[in-house]
Amino acid sequence: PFLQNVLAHPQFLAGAADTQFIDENPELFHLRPGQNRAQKLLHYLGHVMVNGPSTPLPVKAKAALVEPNPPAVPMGDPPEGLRAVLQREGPGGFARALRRHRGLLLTDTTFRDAHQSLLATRVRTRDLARVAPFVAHALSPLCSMETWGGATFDVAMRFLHECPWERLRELRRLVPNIPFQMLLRGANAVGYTNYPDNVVHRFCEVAVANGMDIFRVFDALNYMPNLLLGVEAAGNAGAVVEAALSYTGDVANPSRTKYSLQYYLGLARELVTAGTHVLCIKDMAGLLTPAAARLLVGALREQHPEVPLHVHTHDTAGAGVASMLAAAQAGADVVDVAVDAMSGMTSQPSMGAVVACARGTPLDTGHSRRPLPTRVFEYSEYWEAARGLYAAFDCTATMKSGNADVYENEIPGGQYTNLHFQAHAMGLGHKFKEVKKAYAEANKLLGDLIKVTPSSKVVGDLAQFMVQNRLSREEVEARADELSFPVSVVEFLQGHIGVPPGGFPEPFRSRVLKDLPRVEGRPGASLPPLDFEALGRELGARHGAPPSPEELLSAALYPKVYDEFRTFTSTFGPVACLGTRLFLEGPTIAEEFEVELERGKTLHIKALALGDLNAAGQREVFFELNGQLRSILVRDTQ
Ligand code: 3PY
Ligand code: ZN
Repeated sequence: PFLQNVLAHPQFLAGAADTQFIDENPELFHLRPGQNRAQKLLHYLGHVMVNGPSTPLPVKAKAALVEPNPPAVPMGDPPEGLRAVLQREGPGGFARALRRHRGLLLTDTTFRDAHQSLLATRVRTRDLARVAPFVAHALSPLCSMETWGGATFDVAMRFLHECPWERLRELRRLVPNIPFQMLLRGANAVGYTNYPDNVVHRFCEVAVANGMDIFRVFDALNYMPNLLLGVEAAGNAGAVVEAALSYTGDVANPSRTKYSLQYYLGLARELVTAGTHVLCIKDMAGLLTPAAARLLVGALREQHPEVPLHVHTHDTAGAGVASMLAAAQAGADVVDVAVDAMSGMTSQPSMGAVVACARGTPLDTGHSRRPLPTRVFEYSEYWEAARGLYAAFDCTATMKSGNADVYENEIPGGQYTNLHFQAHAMGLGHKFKEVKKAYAEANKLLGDLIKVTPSSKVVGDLAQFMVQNRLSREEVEARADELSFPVSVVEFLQGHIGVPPGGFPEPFRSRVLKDLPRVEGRPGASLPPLDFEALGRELGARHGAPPSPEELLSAALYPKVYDEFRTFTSTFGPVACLGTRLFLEGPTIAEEFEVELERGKTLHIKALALGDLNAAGQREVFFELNGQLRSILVRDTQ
């Protein structure tokens, strides 16, 4: 590596390298770590071949054998999109452009929420990056692509062993024209807990520096102090702020009085006063019926004629397309959709269906002008094949359809899939019905909450606790002071995630907490600022080089996950370069394949044989690497 640095140095190339050359150019010693990347990858593949997948597979389905081919992309730059407006006119100008736009604008959630909901957030950067240039060229009229945030940040490091920041940068490079949007969990940023304010602020700044444009900011309890922190952090970072009303209940049902039209209109007024550029209705469980959409969007449109309205839903019951069209007719500027092959059930409604239904009407999406509809089909074809790579994580392995019972249990899309999987993994498929019933009961016990990360976990944990211990709602209420509740429930009641609308359920709260401490006000407000310099020094000492701003944030948000991610990649190299089937399952014996480490640097690998178990409990795995025999010793832990 040192020699490579010397040979590539401009001074050396210009023949101007004299005796001082090395002393004057300390960067020559910046030796890239992991120069034995090939050897590390062989270690990884050997490990998978001997011990099975590094990322646990919930079901036994095999990944598709063939990598999907993205549709062809024309030469040259993609057409100008709305990102140019944002860059020219700033967030205010961008918001005005959304209001001015004739027809319905679409946000494509395929790169984030769709796979978070259907494929356990497991889609790797590689499979996103392969189709990203196509989206840039063929779907340039999109309002935005949701590419980041939510669960993608930690899952990337935890299970995919890839850097979430590199994903953002890579996608940004490939899609320069369409605005990127992310989901920010208010004071929880992209985590599940409160962080000090300076972490949330710095996170937004660095996300913008890496290419993020729009922050959809929500709080799981619509707790204004938490929401305002996110709004301020995203706004100060110079981004488009899209504050969200997390939607639950049914505004069209006069007997559901807690989350009424007036409640949402009041929230919206506060968020607009706080300076949000766009208002979002975040219907994370898919409860917004067409009638409710007409009512809520219509009223918001009237109350805030200047503010663009963006509607997000999940198709769990199957009414998503109808609701999005109703929202658009009532004055929504933008609705969320996922490409057909990644839509439906707990994901977003279908892009192809919305495009087709709006075609030729005043809501025309612009995606239906020829030859655009065929472009949506081509996009969908890619995803149909790509989805096959993730068969082991696909909710359709166990879940066969959507279910309108979501109007009863109000379980958010991602959690619906998770709870379903969990019940099946325990061999208790029939238990899902019980869990769903208990979820509705647990919600009532807790005072009828808004349910989304992390409040949905509180309700889900209580529901599972009730099922496991065969407790009815009445029994839980009667024995509240003696039961040993899940930690998440106790912490919620203590005020660790904020204050729910209408306050905490009493006397349930007092009976559970007894003399446990209560958090007053915004939970994050009492946290001391994180000392980034000290953390930087600590990471520098541990990893041998000062961390980048991005690495510093990964460590600040997820200290343990980040540490394990670093250890994993320094042992096993850049596994993100492997094709998804190889990454998940490893090669079969005699399989030959290529791994592109970087442009122009490709490894040719053949898996030759797996040796017998030796006395030390290891197996030798034989490969051919660029024509040379290599062998790796792997401990067999099976
Ligand atoms: C998340 O917080 O990840 C969500 O998708 C909430 O809907
Ligand atoms: Zn969602």
